[in-house]
Amino acid sequence: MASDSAAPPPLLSDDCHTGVPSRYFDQAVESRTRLHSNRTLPPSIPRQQQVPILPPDVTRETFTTAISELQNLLGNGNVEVNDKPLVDGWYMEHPNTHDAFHLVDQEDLVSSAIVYPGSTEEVSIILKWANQHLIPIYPISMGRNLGYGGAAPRLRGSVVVDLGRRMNKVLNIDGDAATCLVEPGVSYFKLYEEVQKTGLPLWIDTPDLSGGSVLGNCIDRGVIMGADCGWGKGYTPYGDHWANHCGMEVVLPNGEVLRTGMGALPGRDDADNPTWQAFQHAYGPSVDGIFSQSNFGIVTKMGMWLMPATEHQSYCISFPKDDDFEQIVEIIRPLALQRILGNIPQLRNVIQEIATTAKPRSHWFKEKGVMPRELIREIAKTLPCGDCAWVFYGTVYGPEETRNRQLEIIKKEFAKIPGSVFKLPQDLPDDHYIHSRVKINSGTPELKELDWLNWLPNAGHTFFAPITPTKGKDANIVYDIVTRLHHKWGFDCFPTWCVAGREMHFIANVIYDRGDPDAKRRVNGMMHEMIQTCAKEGYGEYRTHLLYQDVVAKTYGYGNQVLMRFNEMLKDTIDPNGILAPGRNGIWPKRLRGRGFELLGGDFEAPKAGSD
Ligand code: EUG
Repeated sequence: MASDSAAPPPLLSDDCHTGVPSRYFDQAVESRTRLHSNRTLPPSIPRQQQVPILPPDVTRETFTTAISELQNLLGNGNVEVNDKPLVDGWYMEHPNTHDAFHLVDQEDLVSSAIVYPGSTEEVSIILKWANQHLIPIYPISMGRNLGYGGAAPRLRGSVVVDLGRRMNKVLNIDGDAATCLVEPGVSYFKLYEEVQKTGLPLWIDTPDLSGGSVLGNCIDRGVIMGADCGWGKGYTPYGDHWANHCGMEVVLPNGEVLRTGMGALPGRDDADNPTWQAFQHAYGPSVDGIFSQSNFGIVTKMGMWLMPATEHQSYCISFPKDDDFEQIVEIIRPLALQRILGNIPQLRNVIQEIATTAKPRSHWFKEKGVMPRELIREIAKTLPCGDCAWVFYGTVYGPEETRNRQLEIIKKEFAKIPGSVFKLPQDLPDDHYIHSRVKINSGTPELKELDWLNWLPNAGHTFFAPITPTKGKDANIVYDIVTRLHHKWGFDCFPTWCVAGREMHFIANVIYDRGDPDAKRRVNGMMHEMIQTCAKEGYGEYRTHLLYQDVVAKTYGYGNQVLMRFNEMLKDTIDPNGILAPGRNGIWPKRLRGRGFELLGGDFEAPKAGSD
């Protein structure tokens, strides 16, 4: 799938589920050209280790026999052995063989093979096959969980189940109820195009990038299963994707197919239940949650609510001083709780204004160390934002009178901060980042957020993503830890706060050069230190890269790790052979627990090899 050719990026209309819609083609070409102009690494390097990498406890002989059996079951073309050179590609032409944004050796987080089921029944067949041969499998929807592990399995040598290649239909759009039902391979781009085709006045809700799986993002909250995403949440009033999902179809590790919510009650003549996508809570325990960020089942269908289209007005407000931060957060909280801030707004550090110009860091600064605050100030003076410290991007929704009243209140509140400047999109040049915010905040796909990947050559990124209360003091504690540790480990710090209401997702976007082993080592050291230091203060991550899932899980250790022990109890009951995504989100099956596969940090350990 990953390509490094000069051939044009694939189009959605060419029956490529990972492709771009033709209306985004030029943007995709420009983005790729810019990214590749910063590259010094070759497209791929020969593999060093014996291929394919095997999962633990599986001999080469058993593996070979099992794979040919799987080929017989699903067809030769639907099973690929991962034995070719690894190509990182780029966002729109990403690999399903490994983590494109590798933080350890490129060959460390890799699968042994990839299988492409064409239906829920074939997913059941794969699960039964895996149980029979004790081969770990790892489902992905599309594999675009970039920054969090991409398409890579947590346990190296697992067989990746790439659901999206053949299961990528929008199964239903109900214009009256404003709902849809999607398969794992439906990207935000595709859902958008399908909604446009209906001509209905409905919005989708996309994350900052729109190539990710709608289903995968939702179950990663922004998982499992089929873990992937654009990034994070969305940004319209329906931005909390998990809160706006309704009904799932899940294949359990034993191959049985379960439907959640109203979907458990068959409709007339065995049709889908008519309220499957209308009511979330149905009857009995609410089990949807155990299939998100877990490894208890493979989600093959998911219902999502669509938002009735509405009028909207985006704006941004800049604030002059670094120290305005606490007060900004204190002003945000009541506005968010009263829902006067109509969406999930972002508060971004001024350095992001520089990064989203798409110019490389070297354009401004040739030295190695962290970009000095004084230089950031000098650059900002030359940009539309001017000399400022923070920029808040929001959108209000509804008829003009409502929007104007909301904007009045918002302006009046933030004006309490001396020197703050309120701007509308028309006050800013055409190439300014705000125009991409306008689109994202009104349910229109985008690729603009890729621009900060030009910061460094061969740039990869991961996210440090702790949750804080929407309170100035708490937010400041986390911000101080994160900026201090970025300085210590030698990385520019890119802080963004996504405000949900009572809490904020703090996203520190860690950008590093994949061609620099020392930089990768330092990212790992910094990530571990940030996780531990924040946890001591009571702040935890909402999601993390595969490499840090064990340590983050451990920080949620109240009551002598009772939450993990409970998850393990579920895991051992639901998946007694431990074949489904072992280790995902720190949940290991009995068969593999305590055998050294956990990555517990300290001195950074690379993932352990399978047997041979
Ligand atoms: C972003 C947001 C996320 C995330 C990763 C990235 C935004 C980047 C809210 O969650 O997990 C601009």
